[in-house]
Amino acid sequence: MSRMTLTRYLIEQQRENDNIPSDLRLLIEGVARACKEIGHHVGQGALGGVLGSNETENVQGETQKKLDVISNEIMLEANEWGGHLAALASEEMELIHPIPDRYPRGKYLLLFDPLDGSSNIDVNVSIGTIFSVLECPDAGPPTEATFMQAGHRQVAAGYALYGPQITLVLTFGNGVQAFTLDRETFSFVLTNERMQIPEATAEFAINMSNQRHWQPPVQRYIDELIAGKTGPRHKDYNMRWVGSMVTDVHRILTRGGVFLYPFDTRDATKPGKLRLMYEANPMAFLVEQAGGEAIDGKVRILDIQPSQLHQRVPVMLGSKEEVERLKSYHA
Ligand code: P6P
Repeated sequence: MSRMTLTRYLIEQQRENDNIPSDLRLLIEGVARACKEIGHHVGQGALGGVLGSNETENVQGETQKKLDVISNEIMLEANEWGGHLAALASEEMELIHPIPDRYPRGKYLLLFDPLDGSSNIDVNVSIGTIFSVLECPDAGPPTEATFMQAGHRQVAAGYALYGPQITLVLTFGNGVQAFTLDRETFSFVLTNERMQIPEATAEFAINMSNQRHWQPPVQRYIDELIAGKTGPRHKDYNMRWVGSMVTDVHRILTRGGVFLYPFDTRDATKPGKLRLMYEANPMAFLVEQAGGEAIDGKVRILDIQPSQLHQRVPVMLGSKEEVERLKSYHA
């Protein structure tokens, strides 16, 4: 097969499925360009003087890494002038970012975590950019309320993974496609036309250091995995925890598995660590499109009606058999 670049793929999908309006295609191409630039800075590391922290904090009260701020700026500068967006929202910005009056306003809303996995930046472990696209329902100036749409209303979602390869993974609701950056031509090339999550798995991802803070259903579920062949699951499980959601989810989309960042009792004001709008929702859309499931323990992530832009949610996603079992334990 001759090399299928991202642009050619999107144009041919538009012709065949009519599910990628040209405005949405141009938006996604702009996001892909921004991810290439972020990937360049991430790849520079210490040589680019971009490691380490700023003296600033984000709305989550987390110290911002220099690359967090740089990546956020790149996403804004690459997308605000295109004419496809009404507004943007980012983990790194407390308020929504309306499109400046000097640019034409479009019909989409772009939400993103510009650099997810920041604790891994300074130690050269894979990190990524996560993005989600919603439609802007009303013609008036967008407010935070405009963004309060359940995840099933996403029209596109994806992530870029800055690892040994730079990979872009996308869905428009018609399966999950993966593209790998050709570092010589600097274009994304289609490398997986339909990522699929096996229904069964023997691999789980969770931060075990929080075990004493989990609720009983998660305690029971993980205890049974660790019991392996001698326990009720009658098979041994392996564990992986990278600490970058993008990397853990990419592994699950590639070979299966189950990922949990559950509710824990450390801070009752935080029902989980991960954010609904620009981490859980885009990842849930991708996982479902690849044949997996994504819940907060009880309900489908994509059905949660948001109330705040930066709200957190417990996340359990991946191979269907495991997520179904987790749902039954929470029932
Ligand atoms: P912990 C990264 O900071 C992140 O938001 C996700 O990418 C990742 O899955 C999780 O937090 C890691 O959290 O508590 O294990 O450091």
